[in-house]
Amino acid sequence: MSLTEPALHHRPTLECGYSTRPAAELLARDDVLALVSSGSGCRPGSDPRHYHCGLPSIAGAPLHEVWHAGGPVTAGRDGDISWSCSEGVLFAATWIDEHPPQRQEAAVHDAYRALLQFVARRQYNAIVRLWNYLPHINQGEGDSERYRRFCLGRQRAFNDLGFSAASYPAACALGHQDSRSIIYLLAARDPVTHIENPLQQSAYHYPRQYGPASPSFARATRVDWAGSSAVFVSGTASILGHETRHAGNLAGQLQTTLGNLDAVLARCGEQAGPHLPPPRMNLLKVYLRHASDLAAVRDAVQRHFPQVPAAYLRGDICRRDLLVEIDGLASFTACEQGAAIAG
Ligand code: 3EB
Repeated sequence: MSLTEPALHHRPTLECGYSTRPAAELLARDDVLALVSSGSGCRPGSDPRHYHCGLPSIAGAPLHEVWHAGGPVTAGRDGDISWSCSEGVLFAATWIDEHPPQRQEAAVHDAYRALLQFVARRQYNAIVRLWNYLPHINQGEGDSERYRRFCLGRQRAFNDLGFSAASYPAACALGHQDSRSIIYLLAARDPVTHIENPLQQSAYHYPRQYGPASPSFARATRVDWAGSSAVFVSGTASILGHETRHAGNLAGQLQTTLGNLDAVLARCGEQAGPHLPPPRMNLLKVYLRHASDLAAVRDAVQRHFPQVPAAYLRGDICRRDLLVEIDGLASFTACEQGAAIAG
C-alpha cells in the first residue's frame, strides 16, 4: 500500500506501507531502504536492508513494513550496524546480544552509542524515529526490570553524545520472546521538530516511581522534507499525565490511547501553524499484549481511523498494566501545506 498522494507533482522522499509479498521480491527494488519483517525471530537478514524484528503479526500472513526512498539506495554493514541511505535519509539497525544478563545495561549503552556515533559520523542532522524491540521486556522486579535497565543504558548513551531531552526523537519500546534486541532508526538531513502531548507528562520527565532513568523519547517528531512534512508518532498508550489509566480494562485503554493520538496530532497542527488542522494519519502499527484482544482492538482502531492501513503485532508493552500501544505515521495534506507529502 503506497501512501503517495495520487495528484501530487513532487516525488516524495520517503514512503512506508505494509506488504505480504515475499521479502525477496520486495528487496529486488533498488529504492527499498528497509524491510522490517514480522515474525518471532529477531535477527539481521542476509540483505543489510532486511530486519527481522521479533514481533509476530497476529492478523493474517506475515507482514513486511516497507520503506521506499525517492531514488536508488546504497546499503552496507559497518561493524554490527546495518545501514542504508538515499537522498538525505538514513536507516541504521543493530542487534544486541545481551548475555550475560548482568551486562544488559552496558550492552544497550554500547549499542546505542555506536548507533548515535554512526549517525553523527555520516553527518545526518537529526534522528527522526527510533524503534526498540527487546527480549522479555517486563522480566525482573522493580528497578531490575529489563525495560528499566534498558532506559538506563539508552539515557547514558544519549548523554555521552550530547543529546538533551529537547533533542530526543519519537520512539517505541516493545518486548518479544527471542534472545536478541533490535534497535533501528531513521535519521534525516532535513530539519526536525519534536512535539509533546498536552495530555501527557513528557516521558523524559516521568517521576522516579517508574524507574531510575526516565524514558528518552518525544511524543512525536515532524520532519520537513523539501516541500513536505511527515509526522512520526511514538508508541502511544493509555497514560494521562504520567499515570496508567484503565488498568485491566481494554475498552478504556483503547479510548484513552486513541484520544492521546488525536491530542498529539492536534498539537502537531497547532505547532506547525496557528490555523493548520491536525495532520492526517496514514499508517498505524498496533501492539497487543494478548493476541486474543485482536478483534476488539481492530474494531476500535478501524472505527477511529477508517481506511488507515494498520499492522497488528504481538508485543509486550513496557508497563505491565498496559494492554495496547499504537505507533502512527501522519502527514499534512497537500492543500493544507501547498506541497507534496511523504507518507
Ligand atoms: C509511555 O507512554 C508508554 O521507552 O522508548 C512509549 C513509547 C513507551 C516509547 C520508550 C515507551 C517508549 O510511556 C511506553
